[in-house]
Amino acid sequence: MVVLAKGELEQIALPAVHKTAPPLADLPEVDLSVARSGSEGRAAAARAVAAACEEHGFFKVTGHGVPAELLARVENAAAAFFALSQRDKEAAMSAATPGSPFGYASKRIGNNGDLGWVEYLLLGVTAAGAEAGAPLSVPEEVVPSASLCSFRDLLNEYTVAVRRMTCQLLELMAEGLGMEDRDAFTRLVLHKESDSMLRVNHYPPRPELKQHHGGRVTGFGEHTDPQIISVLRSNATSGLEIALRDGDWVSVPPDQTSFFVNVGDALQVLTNGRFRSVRHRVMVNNIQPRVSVIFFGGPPPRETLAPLPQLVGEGGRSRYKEFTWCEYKASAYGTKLAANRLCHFETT
Ligand code: GA4
Repeated sequence: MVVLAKGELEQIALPAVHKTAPPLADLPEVDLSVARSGSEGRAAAARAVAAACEEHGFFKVTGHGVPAELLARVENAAAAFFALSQRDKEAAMSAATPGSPFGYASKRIGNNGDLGWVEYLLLGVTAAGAEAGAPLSVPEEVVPSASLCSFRDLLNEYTVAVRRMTCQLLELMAEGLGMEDRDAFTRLVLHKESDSMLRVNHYPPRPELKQHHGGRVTGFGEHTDPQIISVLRSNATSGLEIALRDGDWVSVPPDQTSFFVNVGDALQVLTNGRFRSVRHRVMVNNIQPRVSVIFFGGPPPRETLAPLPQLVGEGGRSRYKEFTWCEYKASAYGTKLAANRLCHFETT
């Protein structure tokens, strides 16, 4: 349960001017089974991926090969976890190390006063563990009961499958950009020190909102993701909205059988702004809970990020300065959720 203190609801209610966002017409869709069907299918899928990343920084993935049964098990286990008492959730998955962002938390997003109508689990993913089939850095001792142990195992299984699919998408992106080095992005996410994460969000419904706030409450406020790529899967409840190039907000019809992909800030930099890090948010549903699971593929902390030379072109202008992922994160984690985090790294 998410409990709000007096005054906090006002902070997460969108002003009445924010009308319900219309559904995104022509949501770009990429069928990964086509990409696997031969060289023509692959080339078409690579073009579709690149076009979607350029236009929206967002697309839907079908034919992904992650078993529906695994998705259902993860969704049920997440719902069961969030149905535990507040005390049990906090005890079970509170940050393993003091000061760490990982673990269970409710309504507080980041360290700078942002609030949302959400509770969540944030877990670190280690590449070394991924090879062994257990990429989540959740030590045994913070998972006290057998049922939580199997939840962790299930999330590990999910992370392995989604990370594999993420790498297929990153290869298609490189191909769609016409890059010779198809592994340029994949390498970063597969690096043994890759800073990747898994986030499980629960947005409880708010049926009484209609009378009080015109029915619009923010689950997770507008932001761009700092990483290279985010791969999201949710249950059949609406809520996700993205901002188009012109700043208009559109809603994304939920599809529990598919994944949704966001380009993150790091990929915008690597592609010299050709791919767009998409601004998005989640609005709370009045009737149904929303459960989403997101894999964030990040580079290793010491990796230097800068536009890839082949994407700047000879004599072309690099739109971003060089920086390490560590520097970017330090800067990003000191900002409010809605901030434009890349502007500090733009060349003048
Ligand atoms: C957005 C993407 C991921 O959920 C996240 C978020 C993080 C947090 O919730 O602590 C951040 C947010 C996210 C963007 C900028 C900073 C960091 C809150 C915030 C204000 C885990 C991440 O890596 O960046």
